[in-house]
Amino acid sequence: MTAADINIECEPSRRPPSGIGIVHLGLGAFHRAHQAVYLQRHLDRTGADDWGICSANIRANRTLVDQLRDGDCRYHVAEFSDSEHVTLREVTALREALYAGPDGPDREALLARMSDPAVHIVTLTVTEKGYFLSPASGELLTDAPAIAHDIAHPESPDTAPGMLLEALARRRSAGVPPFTVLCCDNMPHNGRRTRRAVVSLARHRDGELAEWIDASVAFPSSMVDRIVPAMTDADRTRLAGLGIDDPAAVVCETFSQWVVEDDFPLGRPDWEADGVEMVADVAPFETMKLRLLNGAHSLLAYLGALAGIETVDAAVARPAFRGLLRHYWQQEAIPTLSLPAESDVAAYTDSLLARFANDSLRHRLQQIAMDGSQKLPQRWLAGGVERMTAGDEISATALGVAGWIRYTAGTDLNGQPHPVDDPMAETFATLHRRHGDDPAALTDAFLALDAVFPVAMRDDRLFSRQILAALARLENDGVESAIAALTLN
Ligand code: NAI
Ligand code: CS2
Repeated sequence: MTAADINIECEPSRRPPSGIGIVHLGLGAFHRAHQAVYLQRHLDRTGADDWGICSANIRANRTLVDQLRDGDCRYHVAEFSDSEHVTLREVTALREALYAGPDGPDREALLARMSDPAVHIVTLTVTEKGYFLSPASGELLTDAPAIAHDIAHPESPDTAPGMLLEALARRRSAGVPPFTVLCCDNMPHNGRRTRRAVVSLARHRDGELAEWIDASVAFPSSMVDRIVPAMTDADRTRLAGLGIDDPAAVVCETFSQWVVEDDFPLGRPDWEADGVEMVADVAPFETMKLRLLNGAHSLLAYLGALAGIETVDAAVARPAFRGLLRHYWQQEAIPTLSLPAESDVAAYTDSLLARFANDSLRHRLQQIAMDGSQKLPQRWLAGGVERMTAGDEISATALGVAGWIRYTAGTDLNGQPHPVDDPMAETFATLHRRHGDDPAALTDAFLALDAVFPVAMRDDRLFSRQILAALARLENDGVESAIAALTLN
């Protein structure tokens, strides 16, 4: 890569005073490469200082908070269009970084910041599991230890719903209007789900408070899209070679999209001028993205990992995997979408394959495979039930489920171990111990997980037979033969 291929969009000198109008929960890679970049665009365009961000972690990632504090909350984003072209951007939109975990010093500082009348918006990227909602039913998991803690100690919460609830309670007591809650996690109707988590938790505290929140607080939904892999040492070495020695830097693709329901009673940045699409209803955008992009990602994650493949680009370099994605899109996912007539879904899926093929991202399948119990309901299963109910077979989804079940055993098809990073990992391990030598019983036991699978899927004998047959093909013939058998049907 020559200097000519590197586009520097840093403005290290200009930094307006520290106006904080937004608090973010979940200071991770995606927040730094997505929401904060849009706020940086706003800052660069307007110089306005009232939409600076206080970003916080309430569990894990304390080191990152310290690193950002040491660097005046500045960091770099390296946007790779391919392995030869990168745009380096310095982000100064973060004004404060806090660690408010149970073992951290900043819980009260975070709650005070969230209660500040100048804060008008709270955004979140705490992962799908951070809301403590059943993936299948959407009910609050009140038996989760962290939620039980927040019910018992509402003034010193550990969870994202608990933080939102305590801050809203303080604002209500002080006569301060509530902030808008904008979820930026990969969930369908993510605003409604966040509302449900907070109001359900509030009902365990004070019924009137719960009603006030339900009536007074805006929880718009948003669809977010930018591929932001977890940073690796190889990434840091690569950035150092470009002159970026920044422990808080992130790497991502150039593509970025943010579609937001326009419901901000206390106001918002004029995001339209910064490339954000403000809409009345985000549902069509999010369903398409969750089922086409994320559904494909999860197929690659489990089946690619079983085949010993490490990254997304390496998987789509194989014709069998590209054929699987096209089969899944055309036969099973696209028919479930209600798209405007002018939509060019073929161009969209072509663009997904091009994005997945970006070998400069080195997007690890293991990262995508994480938290499958929280992801698969919206990525495969909701659409799958629709197709099943319509009498259509979903053999690609069945192959994906078989791949996921096999993946949760903790080894690939060559016996190489991998971590099973999922809130339900212990449950999966128990099912494999109990039924590992009986694939039919194992399949039924997984389908009986009502936190993950809809009842219609559990009871559908064709679907369970398809999963069983796919499991056998995976073990006996390998992944690419199992895919070939699928597309030959
Ligand atoms: P990350 O691992 O870098 O950051 C996740 C953050 O969530 C961490 O700061 C962690 O402290 C926090 N967290 C994890 N579990 C939590 C819990 N139970 N309660 C509270 N906080 C918790 O991951 P990254 O890449 O930032 O992704 C985060 C979320 O952003 C994803 O789960 C997804 O919903 C969304 N997203 C990610 C994209 C990506 O390509 N990385 C793209 C689109 C959406
Ligand atoms: C990925 C997503 O890790 C995963 O589950 O499928 O983070 C994906 O990179 C983003 O949704 C892309 O916008």
